[in-house]
Amino acid sequence: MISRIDLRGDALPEGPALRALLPRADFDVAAALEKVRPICEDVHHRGDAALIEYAEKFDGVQLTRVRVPETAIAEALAGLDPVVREALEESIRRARVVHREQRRAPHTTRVVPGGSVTEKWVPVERVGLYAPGGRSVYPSSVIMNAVPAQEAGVESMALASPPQKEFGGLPHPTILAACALLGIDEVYAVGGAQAVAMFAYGTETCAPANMVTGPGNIWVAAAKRYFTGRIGIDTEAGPTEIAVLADDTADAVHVASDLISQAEHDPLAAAVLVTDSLALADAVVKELEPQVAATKHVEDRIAPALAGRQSAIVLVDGLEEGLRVVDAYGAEHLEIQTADAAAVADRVKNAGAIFVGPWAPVSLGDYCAGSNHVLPTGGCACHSSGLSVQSFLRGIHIVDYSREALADVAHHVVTLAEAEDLPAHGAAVKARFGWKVPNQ
Ligand code: HSO
Ligand code: ZN
Repeated sequence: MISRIDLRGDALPEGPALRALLPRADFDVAAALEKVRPICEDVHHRGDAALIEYAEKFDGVQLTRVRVPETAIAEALAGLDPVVREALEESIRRARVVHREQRRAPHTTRVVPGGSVTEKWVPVERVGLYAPGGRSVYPSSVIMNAVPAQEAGVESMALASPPQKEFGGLPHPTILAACALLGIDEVYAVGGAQAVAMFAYGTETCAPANMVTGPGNIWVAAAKRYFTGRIGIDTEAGPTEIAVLADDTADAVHVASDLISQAEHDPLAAAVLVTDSLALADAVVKELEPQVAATKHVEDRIAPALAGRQSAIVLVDGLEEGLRVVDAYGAEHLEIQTADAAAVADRVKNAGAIFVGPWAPVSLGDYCAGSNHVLPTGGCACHSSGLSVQSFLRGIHIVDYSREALADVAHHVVTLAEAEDLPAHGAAVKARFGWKVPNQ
């Protein structure tokens, strides 16, 4: 059910050549771009009327307005199972503890006497959060998006989630209840690319946002790409990935269950085991069968995800080679199930988040570790981080120089301006000193 890639024996190739040997899902956001463009522009021109039309077309729901009444949010919380409420509250509490410590104080560097640069951190003013519907109703993702924004100090936050036919055109009640627990009272029953467009352009009822974050399908990812440069985004979330780097000390039952746990998200989800132990590989394959058979979403997601070209067991000669493989892969989630796991984790360069040893499964991080579960997919871990307070802050440099400090460096500014054939740049300095460059 899961394929094998045997990289033992020969020396591993470098960089992109190694990457090319590793499995990965096709997730062609560029191809989806052309399809979302007319939807986004329609929302631009027709606002709420377009959103109401798309709700009928894509969600099969007749809406009279897109904004969810606050009473519906309160009712959803009142109807929430108290056990689920307690778990969500614990998830929020732990996420807050971690994200609060990510806040950044302003910092001043005295460059020269009389010359300083201060970096101050200012939160984005307004953020639109997206929460998918359908098979991905994840209140945990509402938490993972809202908490860092709130801890960063974002003042205005709205959430959009698709209207659900079975809930009278409202977003899923668990999403609404999560909003209530997080203090989000501005919610829209809008899904897909049109939700991103609503936040990017604004409509009669929804003010435009500076940034849109949150997971979604390929249409949401394409809409985010469409608006990149105009608004801020988190990442174009692709299908979930788990990689496990394991040796013969790993427990095959745990490894198999962790691989299955992320395969559960999507038929395109990736589960990759990298190991130098043939015995472990065989044991995991043996273990997968009964565990897959016993779990819920076998046919539609787990079996196709494990059998897909994006999933594999990769055999390597040793731990060094294993580390090279996981770095080349750059997994969204990487588990280290080896002897001395913390030391091995310390050597990993590319991963969205690293889970150390036998007691830190990815599911813990999905819900209750305090870490964020919005992480770079598709190899983007090589250049990007997961969502954090930092994602919602802008660092602004404040440049403060005295007359003397400017005079001291004026000749260098003028020289560089002339070297770049931009004499007016130099003139802006000269004008301050009677058109004569000091210190020359
Ligand atoms: N593993 C997903 C997040 C998630 N898991 C939500 C459960 N609910 C992507 O990191
Ligand atoms: Zn998950």
